[in-house]
Amino acid sequence: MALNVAIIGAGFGGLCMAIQLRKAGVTTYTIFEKADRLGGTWRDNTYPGAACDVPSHLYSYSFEQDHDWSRRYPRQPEILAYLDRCAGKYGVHRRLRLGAEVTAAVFDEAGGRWRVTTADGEHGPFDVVVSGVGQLNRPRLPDIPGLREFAGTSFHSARWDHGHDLAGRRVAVIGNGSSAAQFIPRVAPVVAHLDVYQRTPSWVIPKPDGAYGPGLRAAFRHLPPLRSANRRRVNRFIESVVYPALVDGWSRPLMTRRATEHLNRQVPDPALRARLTPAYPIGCKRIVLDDDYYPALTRPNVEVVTDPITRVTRNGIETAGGTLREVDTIIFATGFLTTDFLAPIEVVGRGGRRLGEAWKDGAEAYLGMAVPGFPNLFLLYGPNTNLGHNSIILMIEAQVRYIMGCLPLLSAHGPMEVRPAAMDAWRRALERALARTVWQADCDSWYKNAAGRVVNNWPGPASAYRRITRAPRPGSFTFG
Ligand code: N01
Repeated sequence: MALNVAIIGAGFGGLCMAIQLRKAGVTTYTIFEKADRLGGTWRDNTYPGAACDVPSHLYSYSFEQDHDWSRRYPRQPEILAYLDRCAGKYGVHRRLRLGAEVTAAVFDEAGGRWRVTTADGEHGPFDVVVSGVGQLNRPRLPDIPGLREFAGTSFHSARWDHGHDLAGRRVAVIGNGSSAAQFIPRVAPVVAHLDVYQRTPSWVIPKPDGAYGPGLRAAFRHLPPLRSANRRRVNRFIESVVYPALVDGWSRPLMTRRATEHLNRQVPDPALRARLTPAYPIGCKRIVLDDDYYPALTRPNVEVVTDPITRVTRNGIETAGGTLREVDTIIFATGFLTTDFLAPIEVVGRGGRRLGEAWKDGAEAYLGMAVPGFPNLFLLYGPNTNLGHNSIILMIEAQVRYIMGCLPLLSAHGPMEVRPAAMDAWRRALERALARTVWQADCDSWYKNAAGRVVNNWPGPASAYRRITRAPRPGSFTFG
């Protein structure tokens, strides 16, 4: 196959695509990466305590399992080292263009190919464009009056200011999702005082983390059947225990009880406990896995502030009622812009149609990968392919396998474009399945767009997605 492929992003998705192309003998691909090194979210999130809440063997490529993981749940530096190692092993470094932010991708109808624009001009033409930009790549800063007036230091959790020493300072953290829960326990013992501004409490369950002893570590490294068995065991547990909680299944009460016991055990003060108790069903927002978060909140130098923030002043944060808490540093753990996938890249398909326009009522894609009017454009980790329960690597690998299956088809028959009827059927099936999920409950989350439509999450188990994406159905596409 003499195909020219543009891959946008060098995180888990883009690298997986490049590696599989390489394994299939396709060397005519280019990975455009906006940053100065690969790694995606694991390059960006360097806050203290950054780690994954999916076990190491499942949070790694199925075809690259002999990594020497030091612990059950991998930490950020180890994941980044893993990605470096994979890229090096398969030689994809050679096709990687760093500091090359894609600003536009335009389909040229006459030639049936794509052109990609970066700061240094146009590239291509490419037969295929694969987006691997992820869903959590653009930090979201809150829209709070007075933020610009703040005279101290402020930064987002995904842009941690390592040059700013927090020791002895008065610090405010806004937000209490997975990121905040991980860094608060590392920051709290160092600072003079910490205010945690919580708008909505998170459900928190225990994280059975721990370092692998030398024996187990060596066994995992050298015995592939042991690794596979561990992967299967974890996957089976997640699919049969965690997933049902998301669709009002048998395990929802069990998970709720587990989280409540965790809170009761770790927070003795009933008043604080009440403030940390969520009023929405577990799983509606992303569940936090952590053993250190609640104990950090009980420290004498930590206050959980639940009064709504009204404004930021030169030297502090004011809440409803007029209380001003003075701080030196504000850390925004306020999440990411998650629902306008691919933005701000200008993607222009057939007839000059812009992707942003096609998605004005919410981002959507057939199987999360293909959009009518955008031939030979494939999305990794696109709309409705995020998981609330399992490793995203399972989804990415399924998508890469599917795209690899599309390449011979488009190579033989010309640009392939998903039929609107296939998209409509997919949307209807998704809507039916999403209606049964806990995400429809009354809670805000990064899974929903401004209109309240769940555009990020896949409503089934990861295994179901892998089944239905096993191979492309040519009848769902037009060619040429
Ligand atoms: O972001 P979030 P995150 N005023 O969007 C609050 C993955 N991840 O970076 O709930 C006050 O979850 C907001 O409050 P509310 C994982 O998928 C994984 O923590 O909207 N507060 C919320 O508390 C995760 O879900 C890992 O009321 C404001 C917080 O900010 C995803 O990344 C680790 C506010 C945002 O939470 C994102 O996690 C880290 C405002 N104006 C991340 N605006 C692991 O694998 C927002 N908030 C362990």
